[in-house]
Amino acid sequence: MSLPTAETLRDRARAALQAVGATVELGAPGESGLPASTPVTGDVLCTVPETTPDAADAAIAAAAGAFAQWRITPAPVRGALVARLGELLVEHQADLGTLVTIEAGKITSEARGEVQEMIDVCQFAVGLSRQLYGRTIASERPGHRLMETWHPLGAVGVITAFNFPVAVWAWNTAIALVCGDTVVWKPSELTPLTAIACQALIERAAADVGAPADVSRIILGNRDIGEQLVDDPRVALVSATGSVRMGREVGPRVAQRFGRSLLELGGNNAAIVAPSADLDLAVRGIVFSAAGTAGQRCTTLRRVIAHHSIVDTLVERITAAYRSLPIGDPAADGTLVGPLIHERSYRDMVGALEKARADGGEVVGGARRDLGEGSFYVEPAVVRMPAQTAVVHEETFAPILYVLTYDALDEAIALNNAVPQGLSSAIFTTDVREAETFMAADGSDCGIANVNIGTSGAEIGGAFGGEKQTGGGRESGSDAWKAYMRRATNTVNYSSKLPLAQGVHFG
Ligand code: UN1
Repeated sequence: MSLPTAETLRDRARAALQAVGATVELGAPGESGLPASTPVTGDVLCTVPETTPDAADAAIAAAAGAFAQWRITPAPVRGALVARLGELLVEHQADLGTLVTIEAGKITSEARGEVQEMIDVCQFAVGLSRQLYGRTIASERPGHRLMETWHPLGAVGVITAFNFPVAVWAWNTAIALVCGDTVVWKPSELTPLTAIACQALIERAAADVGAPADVSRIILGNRDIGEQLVDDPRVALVSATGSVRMGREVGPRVAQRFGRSLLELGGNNAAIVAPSADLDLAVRGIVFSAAGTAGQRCTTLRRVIAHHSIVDTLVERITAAYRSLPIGDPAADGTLVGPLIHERSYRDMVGALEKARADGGEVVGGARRDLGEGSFYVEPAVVRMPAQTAVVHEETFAPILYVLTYDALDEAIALNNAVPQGLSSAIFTTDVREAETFMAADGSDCGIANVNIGTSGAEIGGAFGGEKQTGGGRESGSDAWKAYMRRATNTVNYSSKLPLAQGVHFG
């Protein structure tokens, strides 16, 4: 399969940016600014203006300033902004999808799916804008009422990773905006064009509904500018998606200034395949979760824990499916596996496979498909492991699926839980006892525990996130909005007496 040229990709990117109404000046490769590259060919396509520290400071000041007005705007009116953003996303789903494919290397269907996730969360947030409920609580005192009110928090700093360059911004921004917060976004330095496109759309949405333009800003740059956002006391909440290493820095730095953080870090997701499993379904679920997005989701399936009675058949069927996966140009019809993001990812994959072999792993697949010097396309790998060794405990952001075996379910659950990360997990079984055990208190310790579907591809309606080194944060649906607001407990005395709580007498 041949790849498009850098010129073609540049033209496509330019056309998509133009279609969404982005007015950014793109520099030629090598000119000053932040390089915008593509994993499709490995080329730098253009440069974009990099945000200076002063400009980042001004962006944070603007978002913090806009908060004063935004927080007193009625929530359903705030919802109108997010509704408009959702409409624009519907209109520009293909344009944004094109940019996601170019910058993150996702196949067209997954790139559009990511934009669909944005549309879905906008719709969720619009509904939420009329449902920011507090509770009323029975008071122990006569003539008193207790209630909770939820208030906007402030400017929210959003830090996102290359692999979901647009959806994770939308999860945070749609919810934060209806909650009355304003947003400053630091996208991955690997995906500035998608961020510029999102910014153009939110600015258009704001202009269309008469919302302040500064409710959502972006800052483009490297680590330094991310640190500036993390350390700025005007940023009330830092919602950061990325590696455990990044989270280990962000969490304590934000805590140091008593800011809040919401961390969505690495995963090391497993699927248990029980003897009763519907293997057709299991194989499909496993292949999508393990090989989809070239293994570059935080929810990617990295471990299969198969019952010894079905492991041989299962591995045979997965490797057969892997052999038929079309690998190559992510924009081409029929491609299912696009490129790794960069050479470092490929080196990490090679290094992990070497370690796995040294530990007695039997590797099938994993070879590089040489489609061009600067790009890194790989065959997804399946690795039968004699034990869950150190390399299996690591999250390698590439399509490596380790296969382990078990005899009794508690052993499988122990293996599932034995890694330091706790994002997603699944069990394939038709036995209701096994399914329920997996989801019980002593079952999977992950934030996501699925039955008969893979570990990836969560809907936005649920809270998304995980435990342990995954960071504990929850984003997107359910009541994840509470992380974006502050709670006040109000005690109202509507009597003419002043009884004290706990029966205290004072004078
Ligand atoms: C991520 O990889 O950071 O559940 C997010 C999923 C997607 C989100 C993944 N809805 O796979």
